[in-house]
Amino acid sequence: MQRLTQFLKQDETPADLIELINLLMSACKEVNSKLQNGALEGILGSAEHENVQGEVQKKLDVIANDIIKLTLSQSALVRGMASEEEEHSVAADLDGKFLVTFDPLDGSSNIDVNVSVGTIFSILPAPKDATGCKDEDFLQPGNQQIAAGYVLYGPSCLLVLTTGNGVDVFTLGHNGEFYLTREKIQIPETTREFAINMSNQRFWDKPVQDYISDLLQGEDGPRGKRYNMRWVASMVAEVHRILTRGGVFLYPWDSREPKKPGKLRLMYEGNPMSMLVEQAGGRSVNTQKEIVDVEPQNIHERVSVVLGSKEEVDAVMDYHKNA
Ligand code: AHM
Ligand code: MG
Repeated sequence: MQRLTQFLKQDETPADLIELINLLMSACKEVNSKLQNGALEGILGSAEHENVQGEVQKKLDVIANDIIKLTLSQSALVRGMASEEEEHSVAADLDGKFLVTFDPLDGSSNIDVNVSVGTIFSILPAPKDATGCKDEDFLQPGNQQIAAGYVLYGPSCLLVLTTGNGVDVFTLGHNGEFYLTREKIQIPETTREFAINMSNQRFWDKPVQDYISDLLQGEDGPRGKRYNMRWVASMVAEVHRILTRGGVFLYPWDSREPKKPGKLRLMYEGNPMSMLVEQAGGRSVNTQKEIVDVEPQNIHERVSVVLGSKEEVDAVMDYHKNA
């Protein structure tokens, strides 16, 4: 079996990017080990303060953020970082050529119930003519990403990675090495599975209401087939299922917070997941256009997300066009 570094070299990934990915993985292995020890290390439960998003942080949100921040800040390759748990970007090496955005622990409402969570990351070029590290340096559309991926802390610890040449999956072995276990994965174009938080139904806009109501009618409805539903409430787990067997995931705008485009964040959730999905032959949109084409205005900007099997995402777009 091929090790991560060996595979990336053979895939012609530049040496500095390999070094950065390995560094990021050293931090994620530390997060994985904390998660595995769980209650034995006293790391479950709430940190009892809020992040910049107004969400109550879990202890592990803070711990994972600190581990990744400390690890990356020691690298001469990293100009700066933007994290879900930090109000502003954090400077690292002023000559660094990469910017990294990350959600240190996505799906953190699942930590205490021992369900899969993950770290999502995106690697962007640091602007060549900029001095220092400012929030504005990160405001690049997702189509500028050099690499993106997530580490899924589940029954196995997996790295799912793209450097713009397809999507590959690596499994963490007991010896602390990631090994290639699935290569150039492709999302099936059609599906009978959808994922949405149904409890928000009454807050959705009409095209989403109509689309889901048509799916629920199964073989007797306009879509002519019976659909199955899943909702893990960890985006990493939902995207991983879709990369494995297809499906469609929606976290659309809703009227609970009408001024926000959605719940999920563009820079460290929407964009990296969209790059992975597109690299695996799927589609990812905000119901108006491809998410990777959205010009960000703010590092913590929200985005409406519809991603997965191409035929199904196309259908959601049609419901919006015809509305
Ligand atoms: P988080 O980054 O604070 O964990 O929030 C993101 C998570 C996603 O992983 C998941 O898709 C969604 O929030 C679940 O939302 P809900 O609690 O509405 O089901
Ligand atoms: Mg998160």
